[in-house]
Amino acid sequence: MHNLGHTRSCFKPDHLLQTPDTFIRAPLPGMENATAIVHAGPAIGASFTQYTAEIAVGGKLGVTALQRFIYVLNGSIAIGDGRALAPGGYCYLPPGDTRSITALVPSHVLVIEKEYQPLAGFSQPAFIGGAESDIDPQPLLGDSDVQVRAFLPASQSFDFAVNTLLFQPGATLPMVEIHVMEHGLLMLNGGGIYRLGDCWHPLTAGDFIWMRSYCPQWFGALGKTPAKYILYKDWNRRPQG
Ligand code: UGY
Ligand code: MN
Repeated sequence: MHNLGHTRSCFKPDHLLQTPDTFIRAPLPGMENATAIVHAGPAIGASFTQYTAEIAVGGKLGVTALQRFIYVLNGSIAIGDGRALAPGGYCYLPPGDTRSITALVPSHVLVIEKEYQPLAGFSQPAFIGGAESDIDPQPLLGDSDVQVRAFLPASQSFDFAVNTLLFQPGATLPMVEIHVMEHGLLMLNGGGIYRLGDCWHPLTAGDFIWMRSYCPQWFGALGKTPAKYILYKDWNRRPQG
């Protein structure tokens, strides 16, 4: 049935909720047999770009001068001549890395791209890759019902962080956060209620959120299965703007 123009998607000055019914696909330069759903980028005032790439068998992402983080949502991709990444596999590519990113089967991958901000005394990070299941979870501020897995090392060489947060049913962020870092968030499993600014949004797997700096934010997991999201934030650098 036609939805009569209704959607949960919502674009406010301090946040974007983008639900799959509103996704538009278009190729990005360098892509072969692939298309992108751009979730966040300079057009909304973000200092990073986040998109979901949908890649056909043998399709490629193409190279970029920007640093890049990749997380496999489904399918399987080969990074250069190296190992294949299965769902939950991830890698960090430094600026200008020329490794090819090729789908071995039809695949969806989350991509974050950001201009690298050097920091005096620290060298540019090198390529890393691995599997999320090999990362030890940490409780969020002592709450073992919210488990955080950090993909990137703690080194100040990195100017951003990407983490997954896994909430047991009924678990919540411990406080309403208001902070200088901006976020890109993709809901991976389950759902709940996300407070963003003065809006309380129902949220489910597949939804994307961008939060501007200082956007008030809180999440509570609902339902009988755990809720999980993957979260970008700028990190380890002096505030800019
Ligand atoms: O790390 C964070 O800022 C995180 N706790 N924020 C969030 O989940 N909205
Ligand atoms: Mn936060």
